[in-house]
Amino acid sequence: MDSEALKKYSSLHPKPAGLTLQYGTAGFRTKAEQLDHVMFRMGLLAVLRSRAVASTIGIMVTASHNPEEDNGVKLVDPLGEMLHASWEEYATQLANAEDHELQQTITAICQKAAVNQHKDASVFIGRDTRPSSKKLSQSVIDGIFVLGGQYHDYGLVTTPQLHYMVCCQNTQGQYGKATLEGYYEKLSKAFTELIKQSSSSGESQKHLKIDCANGIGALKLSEMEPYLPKEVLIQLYNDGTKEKLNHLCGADFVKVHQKPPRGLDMKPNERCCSFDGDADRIIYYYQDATGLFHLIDGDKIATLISIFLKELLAKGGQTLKMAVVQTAYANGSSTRYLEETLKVPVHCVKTGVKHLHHKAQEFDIGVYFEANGHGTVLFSKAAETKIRQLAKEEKDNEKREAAKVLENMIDLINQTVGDAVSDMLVIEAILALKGLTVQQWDAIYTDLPNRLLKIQVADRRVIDTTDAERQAVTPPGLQEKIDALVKKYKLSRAFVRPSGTEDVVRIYAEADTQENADALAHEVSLAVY
Ligand code: 16G
Ligand code: ZN
Repeated sequence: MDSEALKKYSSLHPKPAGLTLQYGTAGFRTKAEQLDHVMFRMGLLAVLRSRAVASTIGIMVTASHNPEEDNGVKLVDPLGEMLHASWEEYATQLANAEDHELQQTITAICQKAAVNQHKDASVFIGRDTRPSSKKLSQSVIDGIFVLGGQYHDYGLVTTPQLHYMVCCQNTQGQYGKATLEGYYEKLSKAFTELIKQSSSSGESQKHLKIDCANGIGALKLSEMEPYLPKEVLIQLYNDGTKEKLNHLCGADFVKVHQKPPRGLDMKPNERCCSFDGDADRIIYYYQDATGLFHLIDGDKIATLISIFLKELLAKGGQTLKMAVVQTAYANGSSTRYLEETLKVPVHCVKTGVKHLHHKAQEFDIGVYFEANGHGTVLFSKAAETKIRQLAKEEKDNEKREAAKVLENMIDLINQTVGDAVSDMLVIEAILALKGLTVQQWDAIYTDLPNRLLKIQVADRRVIDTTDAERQAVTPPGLQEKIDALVKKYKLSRAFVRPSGTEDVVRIYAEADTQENADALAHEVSLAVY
């Protein structure tokens, strides 16, 4: 390591005095003006990580659904997964080291993680459309450069596109080509194959309105459109040319407020969806003839996909083990439908994509979705091999056809991380193949009324949870109080957890009526104070 160069470059990206930040659930995230030194240092860290695992590492500059003024950064591990937990700690140390401690912090990380400083390093960079992102990604590049790493800057990409590129690169093209073209071609080819087999539905069924949250999704969908077959007619709204990113629109806004985004003119019974700011989440919705808004969230997406996959497995006579992974936020009706009606095992894990992803890897087919619309499907290597083989060699026509559909699903799904573009195509293909309208999809089960609240407390860390965040272990007595409150209502459930992204405590409650869910959430919030 050239310590003079490090000194020189780090002085261009000084750490504001007294600022400490933490690598949280989704990397670092805060006001953009506080992040320059973090970007530089994550460039450094990406080089170290790349050397440690002898693979290409990804680094994405985005703050997802946060306001436009914010920004953030996260690292992507070799197969497109989130950065390994053991390195989150190093990321935090490096971000918080004082300028004069930088070199010794790097040395310490290299020792602890057995990093050979002489190895090659390769980093892929991507960024979202925030005004601050370009300059911040330049700071990332400074960090990579000073430690002698190679990099490829993909510029403006969705978060899942960057995850995809990293995976392609490290699997020597087995997962696909590490280019945007490669991504569009792979997905659109699989989609076209799938859609071919749908009986042509009415004109109105072909239309989908997409709220792009004034973010990167609009740009990338326009790039992809020429690759897509005519069977899906997408109309883009909130494309970022007029309004601010995520402002009164996007998947997070729609899910939290349970109302349509601004800037999308919705007619009764039209199928609509919203992406979030970096296009790794998707939420569907529609308005019925009476003007009532219907939200179709991640739980309903997981259910639709599970129904479809289960039918295909049955048709193909396959015994692959499928499971659904959810978090405590999953609506109770979805869990009940999956377990009792569909007879698919459901597992509940802690909030945060990495936890769901990790659990889903345990099955032949692991479907995971957070209620907020982040999710995907993972196929084990063995399952994938078997499906591809059957699609080629199976003698029985019906079984072979089922395997072919599954094979195309594998290619259409971005298995590295939840991907709004890929998920949207998966959903559109399933709706077309099953001949389902958005109303029919919505009616598969009825959500239990629920309420999400957030409250500010002196120190949110006094709340510690267990059982996938469904039980509070501290402060003493809190869980007993919650249990007593829950007992007062029918079909009720409630839990509290400290947020991993904001300085708040979140409260979730569901019950038989909206009034009761609201009352329960309120009462639980009083118990937390
Ligand atoms: C992050 C997570 C998301 C989770 C959310 C919860 C990733 C990539 N993103 O955005 O999965 O739902 O945090 O936020 O893991 P909270 O801890 O503030 O409730
Ligand atoms: Zn996002």
